[in-house]
Amino acid sequence: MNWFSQKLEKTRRILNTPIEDLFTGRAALDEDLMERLEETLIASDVGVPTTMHLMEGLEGLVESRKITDAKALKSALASRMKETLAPCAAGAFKPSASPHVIMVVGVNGVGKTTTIGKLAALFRKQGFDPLLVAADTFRAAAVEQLDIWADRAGVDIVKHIGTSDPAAVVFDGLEAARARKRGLVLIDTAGRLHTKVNLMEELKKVRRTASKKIPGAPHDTWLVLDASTGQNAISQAKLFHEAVGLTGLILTKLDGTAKGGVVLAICHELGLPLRFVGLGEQVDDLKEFDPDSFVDALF
Ligand SMILES: Nc1nc2c(ncn2[C@@H]2O[C@H](COP(=O)(O)OP(=O)(O)O)[C@@H](O)[C@H]2O)c(=O)[nH]1
Ligand SMILES: [Mg+2]
Repeated sequence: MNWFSQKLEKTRRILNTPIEDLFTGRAALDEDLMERLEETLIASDVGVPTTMHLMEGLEGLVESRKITDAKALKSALASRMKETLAPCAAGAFKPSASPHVIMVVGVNGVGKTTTIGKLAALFRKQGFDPLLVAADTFRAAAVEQLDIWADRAGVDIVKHIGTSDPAAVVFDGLEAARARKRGLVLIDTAGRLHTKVNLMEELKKVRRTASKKIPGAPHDTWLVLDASTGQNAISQAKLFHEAVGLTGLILTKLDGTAKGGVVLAICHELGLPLRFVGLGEQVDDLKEFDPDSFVDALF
């Protein structure tokens, strides 16, 4: 089993075991079996609308391929999943400006700061020289945490000591990016304020500050979602998309959760590019999202 499959072990198990069991004691695919497959998908956090979508295409495949065993059924399901995920593949990241500013948003604890650390290391390996901006000024610990990641990734960070205005840090961060001729800026933001309205207003203010300093910035706004929250991730994404306009998604904590099926729901229901998946707490535990290798790792 490869690294990716191992990381997805829990979701693999919750999907594969019931599908294999479907055929125990019977020789062919019947309606009852298809219904149980549907239930398995829904139970794996694929969600009702996306399960219906997968099943629709699957029925045709079952007929045309004359499927009568679990192996063939899994392979047909895998084809359907790849088709469903294909529109969400973002491909390799390419900056569209210099500096290209990426604002990273999401609720508290989903993995924003960790992901920025991993992204900084990855982008550095790819030859960019990212600058980190510590605009989660809500907690002092958040700045320290980003500082540690900056060290680990070997990149610069712009932070304020003892201020509570994220827009001011962003202003200074973009100023520094220009002065130091950096091609890429990653902005870490807060995920928790007293109310959702406050949080969204703060993020909008950060956006306005960025665009005043650098026209067109932020060029990307990526939402980080925690896979272990399952279907809840969908409603979070809708909320953030309405408020700040997202250009991409990052799904973290796919390791250690059985709710990996949510990837399909996220892609099918939101239609936003899924850029990266997080598969652990270490610097290398981040993978560009690729539907084919993801589905292959699942089965
Ligand atoms: N297992 C796992 N843990 C993660 C992943 N990404 C982040 N975490 C952990 O989730 C916790 C919250 O992460 P943090 O980056 O502080 O979240 P933030 O509040 O959104 O900035 C930390 O303990 C991280 O180590 C991931 O992909 N897999
Ligand atoms: Mg954070």
